[in-house]
Amino acid sequence: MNLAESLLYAIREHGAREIFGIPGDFALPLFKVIEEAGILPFYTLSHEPGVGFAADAAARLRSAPAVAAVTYGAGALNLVNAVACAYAEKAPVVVISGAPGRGESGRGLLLHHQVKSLDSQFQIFREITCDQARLDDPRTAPEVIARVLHNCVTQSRPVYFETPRSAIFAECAPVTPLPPDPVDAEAVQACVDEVLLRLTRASAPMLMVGVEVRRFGLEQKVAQLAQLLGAPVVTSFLGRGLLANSSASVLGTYIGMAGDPELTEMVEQSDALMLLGVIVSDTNFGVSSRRLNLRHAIHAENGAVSLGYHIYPNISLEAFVDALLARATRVTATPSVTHTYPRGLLADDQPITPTDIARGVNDLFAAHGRMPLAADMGDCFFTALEMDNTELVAPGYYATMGYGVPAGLGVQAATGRRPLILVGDGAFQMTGWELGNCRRYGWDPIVLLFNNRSWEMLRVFQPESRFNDLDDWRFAALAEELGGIGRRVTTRAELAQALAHAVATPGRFYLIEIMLAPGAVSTTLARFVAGLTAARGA
Ligand code: S1T
Ligand code: MG
Repeated sequence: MNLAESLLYAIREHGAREIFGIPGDFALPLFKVIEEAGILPFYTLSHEPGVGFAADAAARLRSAPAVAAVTYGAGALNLVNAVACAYAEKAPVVVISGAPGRGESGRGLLLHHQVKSLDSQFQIFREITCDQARLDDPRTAPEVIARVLHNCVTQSRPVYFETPRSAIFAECAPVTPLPPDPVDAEAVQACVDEVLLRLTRASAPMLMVGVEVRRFGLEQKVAQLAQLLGAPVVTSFLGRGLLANSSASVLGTYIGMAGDPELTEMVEQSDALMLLGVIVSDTNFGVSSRRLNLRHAIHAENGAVSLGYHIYPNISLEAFVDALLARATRVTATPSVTHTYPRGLLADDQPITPTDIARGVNDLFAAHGRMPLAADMGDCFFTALEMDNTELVAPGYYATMGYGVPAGLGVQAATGRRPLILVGDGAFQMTGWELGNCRRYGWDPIVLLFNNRSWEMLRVFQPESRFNDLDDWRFAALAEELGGIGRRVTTRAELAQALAHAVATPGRFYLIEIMLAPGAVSTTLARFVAGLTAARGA
């Protein structure tokens, strides 16, 4: 087999099931092998940010690697923001970039796509991936590929392969995956001894689950653990959607002052808050109504467990959860607090608010079953928190725009399920046009476009700035030309009717352009901004 085939078989063996990409001359040999070997399903999109976001979302949904394949220079550097998002939010994206072949720079000419040096791109990706390799020698490639993919999976972070086009067809041995990292059983038991003592002695223990619980495929185990402990469970802001398909009764999402006051009180009053796989960031904790003293929390993330001033290094989240599961007993009575989500969209001639959209979606989920959700950054993401707890992919921490539409396509490619996409008009201007690729792959997302003709999330922070005003692009009118169906709605009755028609019309993407009343923002965003402003003021 050749080097590219050896790489692709190894990536598939590490759990990848799809490749998203855009070729270029330095990557033509690589893409030839991708297409002709058929080792993994392969989807081309229209712009590399979309390639990266689609791969990120597929990786998150399947808790396994997904591939973003690009050309050298213009392609790979276009991908940087999406890979940075994957790194920040721990999505195991495998980047493969074509590159100039051996000796191509030997003629003393600067190569097209070259930046400062031929090594510049490699250095840039060193900053946004957990491991990197240039595959220019088939003799060492199998061992190097095994190391990089092992790190991708065990750290759940993106990795980078640079494949010079001169090496692609070189004969290459298959890759032997590395064995799992060893677990120090004694250290794990000592850690669990101390954690169970803390939980048992606590009067109000509580679990908060974060993205690592999904990234390492631990949702069912964590749901079991919560039931055994009897401890109430919330998700972090970024962990929204976790445990949605498990037996655990999730009370809701912790967003401090921006969230449900009763739930916020429970979390911030807990004398043994156990954070499982939670990224300690300003979006997760920046709006705490009290300064959550994380020093008193039990925190298992990044392969270590810390409680108080004790740190147990080199304990994977999986090893910790397994050991806890083996010894957990009931430590408290699960409280009756259950979060109810707004329902009952009034089909009248009133203008539409973001909470009306949440009501309409919750009615849709109740009638037809929950759908996987892909949300962009903007008020649509905050509105998602008012929707029933369902699988959600969204850049809740890295907070980049442009994620929603390509991520929804990645969700459908990875799962075959029809996704619901939430996107603002500003973000749609960036990557919404990837919808034009739905027809050839048979994808049929329902897209709710929050059109407030504004960068509204910025306006709520700085109302005096007119640069937040956007033009009305009348997006729905373009849907038919792109192969989909478009509806522009201005009243709640029109929204209800369009949602019902969208669900009843599979097979094509269905874009509902929702004209929001000027200045209308979700309750959650309004409280989030107030909370962050107060916290910054403090
Ligand atoms: N560019 C990119 C790629 N990501 C960003 N997050 C930003 C810029 C800054 C930014 C936001 S929110 C926002 C911008 C420009 C406005 C979003 O507008 P739209 O999609 O229409 O949604 P809504 O009107 O609901 O706000 C965050 C704070 O950094
Ligand atoms: Mg907007």
